[in-house]
This record gives sequence, structure tokens and C-alpha cells, in this order.
Amino acid sequence: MITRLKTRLLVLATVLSCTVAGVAAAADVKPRLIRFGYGLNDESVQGRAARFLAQELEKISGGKLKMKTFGSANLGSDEQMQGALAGGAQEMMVGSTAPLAGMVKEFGVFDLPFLFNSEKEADAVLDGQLGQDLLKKLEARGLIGLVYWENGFRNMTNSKRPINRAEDLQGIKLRVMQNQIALGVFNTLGANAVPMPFSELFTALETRTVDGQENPITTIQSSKFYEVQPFLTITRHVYTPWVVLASKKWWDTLSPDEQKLIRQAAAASRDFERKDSRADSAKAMTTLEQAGMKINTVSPEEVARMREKVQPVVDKYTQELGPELIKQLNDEIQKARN
Ligand code: TF8
Repeated sequence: MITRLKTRLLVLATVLSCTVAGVAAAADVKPRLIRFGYGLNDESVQGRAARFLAQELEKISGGKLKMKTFGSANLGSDEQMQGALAGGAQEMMVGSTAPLAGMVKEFGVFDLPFLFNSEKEADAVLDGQLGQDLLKKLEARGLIGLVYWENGFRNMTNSKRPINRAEDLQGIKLRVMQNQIALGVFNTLGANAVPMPFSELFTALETRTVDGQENPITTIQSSKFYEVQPFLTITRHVYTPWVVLASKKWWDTLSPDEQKLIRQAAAASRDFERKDSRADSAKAMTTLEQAGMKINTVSPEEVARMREKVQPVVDKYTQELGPELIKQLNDEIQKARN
């Protein structure tokens, strides 16, 4: 009886130890070093989420998959890093979808102005069919799209005047992301739109090479734009996401177990980042006010006027990106709205 119990316990103990230690051992995971680049500084939402991702990956891989993070565009601008990933010279990054539209034009949908009303709608589209289909299109261009992080609703800052109406943008040299739609939108609103990588932006604002820019308030805070931009205008004119990318060349050398761990850590980083971004956004307004920015919000009537003004740009790109895609997009937004 006692021996039988002993044997049973022994069997149980063996099974247990195999399942605990066994997962890592049985899984095909090799020690690897992954370089992860991003454009904002270490104190930004991007910086915090990059560190979270690195820690999570190290944890779930039993210390085998190590990630070294490089902020402040130290590995290059979003566009340069996209190229490095496609060529296999860098493993991973996070950046805006806007410059990706140069590779897969359909990413331009996220540059269409006044599309989403809330973060919830954006999440639904990004994590739903449309957002996921777009990620798959990246493979043909040498990139693996993993998850979307929140960048957020964009607002305008400048060094000249508060923007109460579209007409106030006249004569303002406004930096925009490197994307045809953004260029069209801001020129149509009346600004002189200047496409430029984010990595050059602070200096350009400081030296008055450009008068203004547009970004979510989290970035206006973390990048200290308030030091060189006295006016902040809340417009929420567009919600743009970030996307976590891997080099396909590199990805194809990973085992399925390694790929699974990276996908799992990326999904956890998405949830962490969105929560963090929303909490940070709620605090940023106060910080920017205290920093002395003059803040105004454009009226709903003026937003409606701006929307009308940019309609020709929306129509043009509806044709260019495909009316079916735009219909799918609007259907998915409606579904999330109801
Ligand atoms: C921009 C974007 C930036 C990002 C970042 C540098 O204005 O909003 O947040 O692309 O990766 O360029």
C-alpha cells in the first residue's frame, strides 16, 4: 500500500516537473539578441512600452530571448528602420503607419482625417478584420506586422497663433508625417505642409525652419515641444496608430516556438501600451498647461467646416485606396459605434 502510494507520488512528481521545466526545455528556443528601435525618447509612452515588451519577452522565454531597445531614433527614423527591417539589418521596431503607406498604400486609411470618434472605435478596427488584413500585406514587402500600439488623436501646435478656424493656418509652415494624404489634408486646410521625419522635428521647430506640427498630446509632452511651441490647439483631426514590426528575413529564421513567444509578448505589450497611453493622455493636458502652453479647442462647428474642406482629399484617396476598402472601413467603424 505504502509502496503503491510512493510510486504514485513519484509518477505525479515526474509529470509535474516535466510540465514545468519541460516547456522551456522541450520548446525550440535559442538564445537570441533582438534589436528593437523606436523614435520617441525613453520617457515617452513608446519608451515605457518598449521596456515592457523586452521584460515580458525575457520572462516568458526563460531569459533566452533578450531584447535591446534603442529609443530617440538612434537606429534611424521610422522610414529608415522600415528599410533596415526589410533588408534584414535590424530585427524589430515600432513606428507610425503613415510612412508605411509608402510600402503598402492601404495603410493610408489611417491618415484619412476625422475618421474615428473614440479610441474604442480605433481598437475595434485595428484589431479587427481590416487592421489584421493590412498587417498581412506587409509580408510581401519583407515585414511582419505584429500588433498595433496607440499613438493617438493628433492635435496641432505652433509658434505663431491659436488656431480657431482653418484660415488661421494660412502661412503656417506645418511639419507633417511623410505621407501623401497628410500632405494633401494640411495643404487643403490652408497650411504650408512640410513632410519631415520625426527625428528632425524638434530642431526644426527650435530653429523656426517650421512653425508648427501635429501630434498626440502625450508626444507633445514627452518630446518637450512646449519649450518651443507656445500654442496648442485641440483638433483631434486624425487618430494614427503605431505598429510593432519584425524583419521577415529574420523572422523566417526563427522556430515556431520562438515566433509564438514573440507574438505573445507583443500582444501583452499592446494591452499595456494602450492603457498607459490613455492614462498618460489624461495627465498630459495639465502638464502642458503648467508648462505655459496656451491651449484652445476648435469648436464642433469649425470641425464640421474643416471636415467639409478636406472632403475632396478624402474623395480622391477613397478612389486611390479602393472604394470597397473604404466601405469596409466605414462599416467596421459603424459596427463599433453601435
Ligand atoms: C510622427 C509620429 C511619431 C512616431 C514615432 C517617432 O509625428 O507621430 O510619434 O512615428 O515613431 O512622426
